Amino acid sequence: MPPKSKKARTPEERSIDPAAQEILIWADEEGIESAFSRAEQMAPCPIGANGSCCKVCFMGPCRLTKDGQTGVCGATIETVTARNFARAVAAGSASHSDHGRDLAFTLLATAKGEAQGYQIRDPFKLKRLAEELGVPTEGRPIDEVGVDVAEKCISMFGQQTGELAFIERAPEKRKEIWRNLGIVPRGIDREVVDILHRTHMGDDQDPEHILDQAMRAGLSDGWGGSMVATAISDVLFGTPSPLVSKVNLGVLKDDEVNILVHGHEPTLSEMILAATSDPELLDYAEEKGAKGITLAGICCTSNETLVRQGVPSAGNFLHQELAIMTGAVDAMVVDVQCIMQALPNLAENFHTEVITTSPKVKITGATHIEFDEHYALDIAKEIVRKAIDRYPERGKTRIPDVSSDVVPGFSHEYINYMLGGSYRASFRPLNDAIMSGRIRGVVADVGCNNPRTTQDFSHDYLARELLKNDVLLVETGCGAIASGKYGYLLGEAAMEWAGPGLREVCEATGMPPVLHMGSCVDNTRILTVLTQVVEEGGLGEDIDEVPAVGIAPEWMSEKALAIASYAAASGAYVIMGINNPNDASEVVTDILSRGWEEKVGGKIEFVVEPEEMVERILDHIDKKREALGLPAYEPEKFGRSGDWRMEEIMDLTPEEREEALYGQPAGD
Ligand code: XCC
Ligand code: SF4
Repeated sequence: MPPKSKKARTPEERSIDPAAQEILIWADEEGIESAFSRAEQMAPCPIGANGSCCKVCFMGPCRLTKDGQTGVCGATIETVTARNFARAVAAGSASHSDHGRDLAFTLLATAKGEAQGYQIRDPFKLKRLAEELGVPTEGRPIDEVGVDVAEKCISMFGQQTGELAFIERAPEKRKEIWRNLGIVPRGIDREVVDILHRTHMGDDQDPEHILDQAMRAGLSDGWGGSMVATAISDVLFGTPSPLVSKVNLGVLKDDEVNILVHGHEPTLSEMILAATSDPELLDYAEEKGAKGITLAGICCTSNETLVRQGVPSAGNFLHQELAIMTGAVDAMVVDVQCIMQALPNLAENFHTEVITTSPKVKITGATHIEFDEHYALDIAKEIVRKAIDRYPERGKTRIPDVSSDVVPGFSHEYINYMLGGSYRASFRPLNDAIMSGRIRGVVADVGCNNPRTTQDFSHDYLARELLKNDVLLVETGCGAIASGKYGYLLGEAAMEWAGPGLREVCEATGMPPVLHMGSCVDNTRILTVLTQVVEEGGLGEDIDEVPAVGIAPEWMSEKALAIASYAAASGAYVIMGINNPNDASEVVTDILSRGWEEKVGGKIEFVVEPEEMVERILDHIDKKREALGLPAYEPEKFGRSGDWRMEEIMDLTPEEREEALYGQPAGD
């Protein structure tokens, strides 16, 4: 057994998830390491942690640790910190956007009939996209439209001048702010390259100016690459609407072949899903002694297949190693992003085959089966067959008996429909509920797990506190999976956790008080919701006027900083947990908060303690309510409908229902 670090934490300090605790106790006994134990052994580098390490040229690297110290070139701590932040935003934007690019090429191949197994599943969304992008649809076959839309999307990446097309989706006032500041993205790739250029040795050395470009690159992600990813994923795999599924390690099956898909893209995982119901492969599994084939996911590939097909999720980021440790995973199939290099080594203790599939991602020790959309189904079948071959090699399994029911799948299209019902589909009911104070405000809880803090603790704590305060939550990524584990993604959760006003709204619509909107690229759905809320009227003329906050309490990836940047540039107040990566520079920390708030109405702050996050969130929401002239939040006013039953509401005429629920008759 390896020597234990003095700082080894208890299972409860490592994770609040009972499934994780159970596996971690076993792993400690066996001397098997994980990100949890490695984080204890590896203290974060203090110079990197606060942004004061510069390694952009080889006169350095320079570590600026003393007051007033500069690098060999004379670079100040402000410049170094701003450059580090901007480079992280560039990497994050590049990753999201490149994912979008690959989907655009998949749509192109599909529309040309060259992508095996794929089809256009949401032709209506494709048509709406076509109209938006100026592609004629009248009398044209859907595939032809698909080719043109794909090409338009692909051209956004290499576009050099002008404005990205999806910028048009933003509120008028917002576009004016961006245009006046000169931060409207010209092309997706261009803004990322621009950051890499201007942060090279000897270029832009004005921290505020560097950070303006971070906003621009962030916007090219949020209103560009990620938006392309969401839109085309919906076109190819269907626009999500609520369905029932399960979350956590308990979704793995002792007597079936278990295949986990992990990473970010829906492209291959959708084909693997199709292959798992192939009768030939099911027979083959039976031959090998398995009762069937179970597919489950990790991270955002999981979110993609969960919100569209109801494929269960085995967990979020810090569950990737734990899943293998159950001994029940026959193959872990990964595509891109958030895949720990530890997986192949770890898998050697078990029978699990780790399979990399992206042309961009190879990991030493993993089997590489390169994905090619032209032969997608054949490749998916080959992978499933490999997993089945591993099944007889399984040793003892330890699947924690822990899983929760969830109802995910809230696209902005569905929210629009859900709140108004079919007779009045619009955001009016949501706006009215916020205006009346039934819903105090909206918080988007997104982002990762981070072993530097207790897994899921902050996600869970914030969800509970915010629901109690009648804050509606919208979630994506690993935060959404955390909410699933603790039961927040169910209609019943409103009865247990929500304050009186939010509970009324949830009861009336049957919606959960926490809405799972998809993967990390689907944060663009949240931008769309905010824009539609603005357009609906009554909550200001721009996103920064809406009583809303974005949080990523357990973030770890560069993509999280890209998301934070575009959300702030779009007008949102963003609070990040863990630690401030710009801590070495008060100036940079101030530019991102006070500076950006003056410029664009949104800002990024880093707050370590979840209690303080709650305070700042509620304070911000109440200030925004006041600025809009809305009534102050008074929970005592609501809750009379607390014992209404669904049937009684359904018996009312639409007008009576409207009156009862929203305090005003329909049609005004
Ligand atoms: Fe990765 Fe998207 Fe973070 Fe989860 S939340 S750890 S980025 S999978 Ni986006
Ligand atoms: Fe040092 Fe300047 Fe080179 Fe950075 S750019 S490593 S501060 S000399």
